[in-house]
Amino acid sequence: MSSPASDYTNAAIPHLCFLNLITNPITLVSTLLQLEKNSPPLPYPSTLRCRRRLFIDIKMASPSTSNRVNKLAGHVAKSGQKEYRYTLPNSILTDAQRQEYEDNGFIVIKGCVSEAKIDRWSDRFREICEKPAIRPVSMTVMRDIALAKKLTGTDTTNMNSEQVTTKVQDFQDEPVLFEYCQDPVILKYVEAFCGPKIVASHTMVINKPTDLGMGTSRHPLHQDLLYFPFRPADRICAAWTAMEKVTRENGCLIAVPGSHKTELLEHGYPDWAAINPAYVGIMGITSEVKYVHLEMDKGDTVFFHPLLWHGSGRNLTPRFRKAICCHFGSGDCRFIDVKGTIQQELEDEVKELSKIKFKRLGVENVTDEMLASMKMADVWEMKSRVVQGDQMYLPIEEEEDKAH
Ligand SMILES: O=C(O)CCC(=O)C(=O)O
Repeated sequence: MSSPASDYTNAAIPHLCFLNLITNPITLVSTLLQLEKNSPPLPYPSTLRCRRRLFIDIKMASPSTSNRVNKLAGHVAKSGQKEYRYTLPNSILTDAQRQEYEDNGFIVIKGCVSEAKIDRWSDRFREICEKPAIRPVSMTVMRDIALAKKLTGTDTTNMNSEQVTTKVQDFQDEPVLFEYCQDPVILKYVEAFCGPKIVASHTMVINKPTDLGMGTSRHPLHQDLLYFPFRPADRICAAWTAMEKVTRENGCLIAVPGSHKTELLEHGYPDWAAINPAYVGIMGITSEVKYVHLEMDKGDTVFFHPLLWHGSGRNLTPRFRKAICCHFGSGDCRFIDVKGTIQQELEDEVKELSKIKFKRLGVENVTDEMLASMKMADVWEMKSRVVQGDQMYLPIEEEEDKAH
């Protein structure tokens, strides 16, 4: 298979080769809801049950589960009203904005966060880089030492500096940065995609470095759902806020409008000459795709669906490019077991990383057996925090439960 589109600084040739609209679980949910609205209950022979797990999940579910699924599947309109799948009615989005998100899978809100708040979080980011002692143990700080040495021309680079740090991840236990995930305006928008019960699951400050000419500052087109062991996808959304002006020149986000309607696709490393470890992209894109550049001012925020194909281009400026980001999910989402799915490989990697993290945190007695039974959902449960309402994602549904 070939790799994702090669460079994001130039305009793309309009051609989507891989709009594979094979039915995904959410489409199944919607289809079933349509069927339930329009026809009497259907018989589901046991052979079909085996093959279409999600199908029977709903059919065999208790009335309370069915209600939940109805809510999660989106706003089912009364007759004569417009139907929406990806957005929910709340007071913040106009009909035109709802339609924009429905069609494109993202929406940019100008001036969503004040400059004063951004400056406060930028200052905190710098402090976190400079003072390891103030970092919560759960936080991950990613550095690029080779880059720092090249930029400063010295071997004695200060490891605790903003000039070395490319990402601060998992700031759920850091009160100042976490204000972003609790911000009332951000949450009001998130409510339009996730509903009133909101969980903050994945937090990052991205300090995109200058490209040294090899293209490693690029982030290939990918779908964030790859990382998430909870569903449904339509009730998950990202908020990504520019902490300074972001342009094509410093590697703004790129997105493929409408690509949120695809299923979760296979990811891998691109066949670029130089790659950035851990930055995987969608495989099987055989030619350039039609993407747009999301140039934004400081405080502008893009909200996007977890299946949206997105990434970012090279940073061709001598300065870092900063953004703060959180992925949110509905408290009505449910954890899933990714074993046997396209996400299993990632689960195995997460387990390996967890071994290192447990060691670093001084957690003793973690046996190989315990690690083997660990699921991706366990890691995400630890990282996730309820930020509105009072409900964490529901646990993985056990096979026995499904049979009744
Ligand atoms: O900020 C960027 O450059 C891209 C971030 C992104 O897409 C991600 O971390 O998933």
